[in-house]
Order: sequence, then C-alpha cells, then structure tokens
Amino acid sequence: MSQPNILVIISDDQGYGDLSCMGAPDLKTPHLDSLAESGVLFDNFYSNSPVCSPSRASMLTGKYPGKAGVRSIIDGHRWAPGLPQGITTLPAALKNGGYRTDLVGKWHLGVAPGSRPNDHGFDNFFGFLGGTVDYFSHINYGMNNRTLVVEDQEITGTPVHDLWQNDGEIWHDGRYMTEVIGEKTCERIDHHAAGNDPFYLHVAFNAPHFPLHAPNKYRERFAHLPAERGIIAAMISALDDAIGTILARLDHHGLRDDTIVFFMSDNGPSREIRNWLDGTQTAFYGSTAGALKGHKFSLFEGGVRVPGIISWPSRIPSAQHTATPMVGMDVMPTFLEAAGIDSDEYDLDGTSMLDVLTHPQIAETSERDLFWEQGDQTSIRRGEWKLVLNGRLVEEEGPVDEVFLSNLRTDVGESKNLVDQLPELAAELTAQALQWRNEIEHYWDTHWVPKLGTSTSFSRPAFHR
Ligand SMILES: [Ca+2]
Repeated sequence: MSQPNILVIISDDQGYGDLSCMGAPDLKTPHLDSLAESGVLFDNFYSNSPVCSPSRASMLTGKYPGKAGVRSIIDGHRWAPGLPQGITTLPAALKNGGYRTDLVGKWHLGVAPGSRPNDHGFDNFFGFLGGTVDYFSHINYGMNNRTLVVEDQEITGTPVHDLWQNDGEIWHDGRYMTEVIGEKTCERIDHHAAGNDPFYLHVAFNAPHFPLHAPNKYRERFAHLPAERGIIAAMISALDDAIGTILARLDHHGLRDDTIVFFMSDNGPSREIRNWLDGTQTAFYGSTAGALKGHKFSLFEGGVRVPGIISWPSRIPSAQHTATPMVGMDVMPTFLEAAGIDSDEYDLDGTSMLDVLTHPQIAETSERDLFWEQGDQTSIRRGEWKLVLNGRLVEEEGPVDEVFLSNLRTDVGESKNLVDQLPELAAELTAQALQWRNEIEHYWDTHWVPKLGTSTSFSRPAFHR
C-alpha cells in the first residue's frame, strides 16, 4: 500500500469549547466542522502539557515532555536552546522513510543553531522560531526589558524580528500571520502535488494566542460580542478560513482521500493578563474550555483537554466520535504505523491509535494510565478517574487542593472532590502519580542535566506535596 500524505494543523491556546462542532454558541468554524464530519472528532484528546513548548515537544517526539528534554516554555531570543540534539522527531523518522517534510508557522522549540526546525527533520521551514509574534510586524515583543540569562550572563531583552525561510531571515511586514500561514501552506501543497513522494506538512498557526490581533473584516463579524470574546472569535474565524483554503487546495489536487489531516490545539485557553491590549490588569476570559475546569497552565481538564480531529477518507470512517483518550505523544507512533514505518527503535511513550481510529465504532475506553506535570502540579488519568496534585486554577496563586480526585464520566467539570469519599483510590492514584513524577525527575537528572547543563531553561519546582 502506498504511504499517505500527512497534514498536521496545530492551533495555539484554543480552548476545548472554541469550535462550533465543540459547542461554541457564538462563533462558527465551518471548515473545522466539515473536517470533523469527514472523520473522527475526539471527545478526549489531550495535549501532553498545559503550555506550548512541552506540548509541541511531545507531539513531535512521541515522548513525555521530561523524556523529550523540554519541560517548560522556551525563550525566543536568538541564543535560546530548545529541543535537544540526538532525539528523533516524527518528521525525521518520516524523512528516513521517504517523506518530504515541511514546517509552516510556529516552532517554539529553540532558536539557537542546532535547535531549529531544519536540525530536527524538516526539509523546509517557513515561519517563526519563538513563542509569539505580533501578527502584522512579526516581531516578538515578549522579551522587551526582561532580564534574560544567556550563557550565564544577564542581558536585557529587546524586541526581536522573527520570520524565517529556513535559516534566512525574511520580511512580510504588514501581512496578517494567519493568512500568510494559509498561503504558504497552499504553496507547499502545490509543490508536493507536482512530485511523487509522500509529504509530511506540519502547519502550526499561532492563532488565537496573544497578541490579540485580527483584520477589521473579521472584527466586524463579531462586533456584537463583548470585546474580549469578539476578538477571540475574529481570530478563530480567520484561522478557520485559512484552514478552509488549505483543505480546498488538497481537494483541488485530488489529494484528500489519501491524506491524513489531523488537527489539535497545543494547550487550553489563556487567561493571562497580557491578552489585554488596553492595559487592563485583570484575568482574560475571552476564550473558553467549555464545560471543563481550568485554563492554560492548569492540570485540571481545561488546561490539557483540547480540540482534536482526524480525517483520512480512504481508511477512517466519516462522521464518528471517539471517547477513547488520545494524547499528543500518540501522534508519532500513529503516523509511523500509517506510513508503514517501524517505531520500535525510537523508545516512545505514546501508543499507536491507528486501530482505534480506523474502527472508532468498536473502540473501548483505554485503561492505560496517563500523566502530566506542570511546575509543582502532577496529575494522572486512569479510565474515568482523574487525580490532580497541587492543582491550580490561577498560575500566580496557590493550589486549590493538595489532592483532587474526580470522576470524569459523571463530573467532567471536576466540580466535586471525592478524596474523602474514596480515600483508598485517592491514595493509590496519588502513589502512582508521584512514582511517575519521581521517575521523570530521575530521568531528567541522569539523562538531560549532564547533556544540557545550565542551557536548559527548566528549573525544578518543589513538587512534593
Ligand atoms: Ca500554546
């Protein structure tokens, strides 16, 4: 059987509730909705982290963040180290298997030489290397006047222009990034359609991550909504339109049947103060995780359970839902299996979900334990049970409870703490979560610290209860 093309689309900080097919009442995402109609919509898709860089590292390596060498948000200055050398990424493995590989959009896994997309399996890269850019100037203002530590020296950060074609800096001043990413992706589809090799095209939009910019034609569509909701709706509408142009381009070339199209958000919605562009100093609630509790940075469901869709018309039945949990680190083994490439040599933490996806109507809920970490928070999901240690709702504030146990089948919003009702289960899951966390800490100390030394941006929090 021939190898399928693979198109991955990642949105940035898009909440579980911020698509119309996920229940958003006030914005429409017709192209994402049609993608879901053509395949499987996940009820339980998870990122491996409630923040950008570790989530992306896991998705691209098939490993937990601590195993992938990226446990925290990576800086965007030009010396920032990122995804370590010597770790095999999904595009690198596919490239070995005969694929052409492209990244269009956001990287956020390191800027320093050796950390960039071309160093990690991408033949071709167009986009930006840091975590955020102004949508029109493509400048990262996030480091302005911050004290940065570069090779043990303290420096004062400045704004940095961040737009690249492979290792060459390029300029598209004044163009809206969401539209540029859509156009560049279509160009790459045209390019690949003219060749004979299968392609892996990784399209990482920064929408709807701050700064909250959208062209007026999109703002005007949502002028009736409160300001903070209106701008998010405008950004998501532009994102959906760009995805529409990409899907139409696949259709134009007759590629849709044999192309896997996969969509996910990298983490839950942001409530960060810096979403505001008018100096407002309160939390931002323009994005929503729907019925879920928590936002970006939280290990409650809203931080890590995200929209997820997969379509592959020649193999995966249309108009399906699956409740089976899938996690970012499952993406690599799933796509390697789809491409007929053996993943055994890569020591992956994720599991291929290909069988579940090609037979979603007979899938059963997976009973494997899944784990997350963020600072001093640690969590575990086992079947319908979810336990969070030091779970936080607001990143600057303390935990809501040291131990929070909930039943996701009956209480998806994690509203009721069952620790006192089910002390034995709480103790068992606590022990399991702490054992996993200790293994990650040990791996970090023995594997990554000797290799990366102080070049890693991760400083260990006191995670013990
Ligand atoms: Ca993000």
